[in-house]
Amino acid sequence: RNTQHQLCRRKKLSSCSSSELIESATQHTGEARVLVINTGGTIGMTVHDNVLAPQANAFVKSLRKLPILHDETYAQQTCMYDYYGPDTLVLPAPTTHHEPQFHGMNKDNKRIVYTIFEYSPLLDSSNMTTDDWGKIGKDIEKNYEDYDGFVILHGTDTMAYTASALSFMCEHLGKPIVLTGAQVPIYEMRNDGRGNLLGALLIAGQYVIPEVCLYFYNKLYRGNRVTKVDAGSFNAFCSPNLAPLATAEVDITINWDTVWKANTTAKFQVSTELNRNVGLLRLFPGITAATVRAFLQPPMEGVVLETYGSGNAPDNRPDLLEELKKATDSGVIIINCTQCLRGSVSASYATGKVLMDAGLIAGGDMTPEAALSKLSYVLAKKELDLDAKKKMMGENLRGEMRADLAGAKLCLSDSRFIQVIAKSLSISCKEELEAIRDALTPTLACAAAKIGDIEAIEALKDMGTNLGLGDFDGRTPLHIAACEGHLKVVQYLLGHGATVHAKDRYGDTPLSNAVRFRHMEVVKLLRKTGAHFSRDESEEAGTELCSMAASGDLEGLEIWSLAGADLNTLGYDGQTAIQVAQAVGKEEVVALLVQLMSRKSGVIEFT
Ligand code: ASN
Repeated sequence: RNTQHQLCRRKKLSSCSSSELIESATQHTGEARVLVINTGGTIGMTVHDNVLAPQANAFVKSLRKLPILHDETYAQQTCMYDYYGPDTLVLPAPTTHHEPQFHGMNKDNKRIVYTIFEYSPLLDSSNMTTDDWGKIGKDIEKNYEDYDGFVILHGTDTMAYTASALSFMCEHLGKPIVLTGAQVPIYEMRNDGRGNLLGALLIAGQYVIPEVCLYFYNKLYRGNRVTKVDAGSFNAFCSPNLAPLATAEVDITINWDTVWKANTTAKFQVSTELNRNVGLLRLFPGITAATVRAFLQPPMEGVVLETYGSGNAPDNRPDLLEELKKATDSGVIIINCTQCLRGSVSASYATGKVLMDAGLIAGGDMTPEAALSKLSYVLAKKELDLDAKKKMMGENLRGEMRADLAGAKLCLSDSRFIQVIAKSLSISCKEELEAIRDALTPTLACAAAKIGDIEAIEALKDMGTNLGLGDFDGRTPLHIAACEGHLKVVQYLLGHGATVHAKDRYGDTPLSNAVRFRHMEVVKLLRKTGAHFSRDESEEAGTELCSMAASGDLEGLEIWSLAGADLNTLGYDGQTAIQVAQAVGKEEVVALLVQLMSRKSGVIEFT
C-alpha cells in the first residue's frame, strides 16, 4: 500500500508511464532512507601531481556507474530522481538467501535509497577541526526526521576523533550514524571503499542501532571505542576494549547484547558547544617538569595524560607530581588514560596512586580519542560547576568506558525460567541457551506489555532481555504498550532500551499505533521522546485529516495534531482539512482546527 502510494506521489512529479509504475509497485516492499554526508577522505580521492587529494563533484557520478551501489533501472521505474533529487542513489534489491537474523529492530528486503550530500571543500581528515564536527552534527540534526540512518564518509586519519566527538555531541540519539571511509579510493581497481560504503549503508538503513558507529573492513564498532592502528592495511581500525557491535561476514550479525540501549524520554539534539582548550600529553621516561608546566599553562582547561600500563607514573618525581597537582588545584581537569592499546586504568600500583593524589581522574578503559573529545564536550557545559564536570568525566555517558559492574545483574544462566526450558529440551551450551532466550523473551515481553505488567517486564530485563527487540512481526513491547495505552509501561520501556523508531513489518511505529488507538498521553510521551511520523505518513496525513474533518471527528484531529501532523497538509484532492470542514459546514471542526493551529504556532507544545 505504501509503495503504491509512494509511486502515485512520484507520478505527480514525473512522466513515468503507469505500466512502469505498476510493474515496480508489485516488486518492492518499501524503502529505507539514508543520508550520506561526504566530508572527504581517501575514499573519494584521486591523484594530482603524484599525491592523493579529494576530488570534488565526482563521487555521485562514479557510484551511479557501479551496479553494486546503484540500481538505475529501479531509479527510472520509480521516478526516483524526481522525488528525491539528482544526488540520490539506490542499492540493488537484497538477495534473500543470506538474510540477517530478523529481530524486529531490522528490516530486511528493503531498498536502501541514499542521498549524498557533499561538503565543499572536501577534506583530508588531517585538516578536520572541531568546527567540522559541529557542522556534521548540525546537518544530522537538521535532517534527522527525514532519514532512517546516516553515513558519514570521512578520512581514516582522524575518524576515531570525529566518531568519538559525535558520540558525545549527539544527545539522546535514536538512529544509527555510521562513519566509514577507505584506505584506497573507490576509483581504483582494488579498493576497500566500495565494500565499506555498502556495509555502512546496509547497517544504517536496516538496523535501529542508536549509536555513533564506525564501519570498516566488515566490522561495525562503537565509534568512541576505536583507534586507527594501521596505516597500510584495509583492517585499519581496532576497538581494543569492546567487541564489535556487528560483523558482516556471510550474514550480518548484530551483537544486540552490546549495542547501546536507548534509556531516555528526551528528544534527540546535537550539542555543538565544544571547549577547545584541551590537550593530550604522553608521559615518557625523563619528561621534564618544565615541559609539563608549559603544557598545563592557561588557557588549558582539560588534559588527557597518557600514562604507563594500568595508569602509572613515576612516584619518585615530586617535581612532576607537583606540576600536576598545581594544575588540578587551579581547576584543570586531568584524565588518566593508559598508553597501552588494551586494558584499563586501575589503582593497583603505588605509581598509579600518586596520580590520584595529584587530583587526576581515572579514565578507565577509554581511548585517548574518546577521553579528549569527552573533555571538550563536558567542559563546554556552562550549566555545570567544576565538580559536576569532574563527576561526569568519570561516568559512562555513551558506552565509551566500561560501566561499573558493582551489583551485577542476573545473567542468562541465573534465569530459572530459561533453565527449565533448556533442561526440558536437553540444552546446556551457551549458544543454544542464548538462542532460546532471544526467541522467547521478546514475545514474553510483548505479552507482559499487553497486560501492562511492569514487574514481569522488569524480571525479563533482569534476565538479560533486550527490551528493544521485537517478535516475529517486528512488533516490540513498545508497540504493544502504545496500542494498549499503558502509559507507565511505555515510560518504563523508553527508559530501558526501547526505541521510538522501531518499525514493525508493516512499517508502523509505536507512535502510529498510539495515534490509531487514540491514546493521547502515550502520544505526548512518545513525541517528547522524539517520535515522529515518517515522510510517507506525514503526506498521507492530509487525506486522513480531511476525512476526520468531514465526519466531525474532533478527538481524531486533536490526536493527529498532537502526533505532529501538519494540519495544512493537502488531502488527495488538494483540499486542507479546514476547507473540507467549511465546505460541509462543520463549525466546531473549523474552530478546533483554528485553535490547534494557533497552539502549534505558539510557544512550546509539549513540556
Ligand atoms: N589521509 C587520509 C584521510 O584521513 C587517509 C584515509 O582516508 N585513508 O583523509
